[in-house]
Amino acid sequence: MKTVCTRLRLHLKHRNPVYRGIAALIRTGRLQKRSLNSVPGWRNTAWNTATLGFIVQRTLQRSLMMTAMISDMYPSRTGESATMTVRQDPVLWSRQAGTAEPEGPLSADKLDQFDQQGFLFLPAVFSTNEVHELLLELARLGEQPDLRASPECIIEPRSQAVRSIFNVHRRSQVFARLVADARLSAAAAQILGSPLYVHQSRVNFKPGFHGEEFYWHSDFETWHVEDGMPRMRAISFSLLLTANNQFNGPLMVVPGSHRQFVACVGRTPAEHFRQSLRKQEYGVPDDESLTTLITTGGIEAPCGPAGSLLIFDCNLMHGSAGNLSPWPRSNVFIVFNHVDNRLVDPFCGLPPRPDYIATRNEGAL
Ligand SMILES: O=C(O)CCC(=O)C(=O)O
Repeated sequence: MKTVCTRLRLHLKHRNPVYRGIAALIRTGRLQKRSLNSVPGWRNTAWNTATLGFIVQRTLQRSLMMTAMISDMYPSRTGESATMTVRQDPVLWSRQAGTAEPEGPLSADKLDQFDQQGFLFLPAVFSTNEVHELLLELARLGEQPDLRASPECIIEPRSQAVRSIFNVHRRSQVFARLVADARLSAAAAQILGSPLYVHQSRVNFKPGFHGEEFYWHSDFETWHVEDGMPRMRAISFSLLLTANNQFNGPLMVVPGSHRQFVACVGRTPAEHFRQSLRKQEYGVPDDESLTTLITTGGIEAPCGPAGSLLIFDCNLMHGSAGNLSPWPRSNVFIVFNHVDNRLVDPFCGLPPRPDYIATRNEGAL
């Protein structure tokens, strides 16, 4: 692959859209090195620009055909005004196939509740000892000298406090075991069907007095527009590593909001993630849609002891206020996605966000 890219670089300027289109095709595996090798003259040092032009043309044609095949079911940030439309995907994918529901920790009642509300709160699923082990591991990760400088570590916009650490399941064996734990993975399969893979993992910290807000949003809106997640077939598990109470900025959810898709205004700027993970400005729902959703469904802020689990649909409207209390609030988030819903090119037309935010190469569980 590297050789292919190097050769192309000799002929096309790095920021040329044609080159970038081809590089993306190579990266996503749609253009193979062997297909270039089969082109006459490819191995010839006097390889001429006309041959390359032919490849460019053919490749772009194929690329356009493939893009057209994956239609955008949930357009957002297209420059149009905000709209609210009904979700086109099931919530309980496992019930679609007409086969027996996969066995797992969630009862049929709980699954019905998830279907209607878009979330489930299960108090004290993990023991004090288990949470203690995760907290110790987090402290160990926090002491790694390279962590703060790493792009996976997000710093609060108005202080030097750590806001989030991404990719914890790849950084640590303890968190790798957590994502495979049946209390999460089997429950996820009961909702989405299987096989699944881990799309993202992160820990959000809200230190006492300094932890800042996460404004209202649907994760799916961002994952669709900026990462190219085609359908609503992903789910988040938030495991409370400290008690969440009404004062330390617990996650707030809008019950039933997962059934509406709120298309947001504006257009995504390049490399938006550098700003948005600290404070989001695009992909933010408008006041009118939020008011409608909240007037209809209300707001809930599930609170409970460390070890409790909040499971929520990828399109559920949620957010949280800053932590004005002295009590820290830390939650780990694990996101599962179905293998049939793997990421394609981002629907905003920009290059994909980095793998630690939205992976394209994680194997199935
Ligand atoms: O940790 C929180 O309170 C909010 C998390 C969230 O919504 C996110 O990271 O997208």
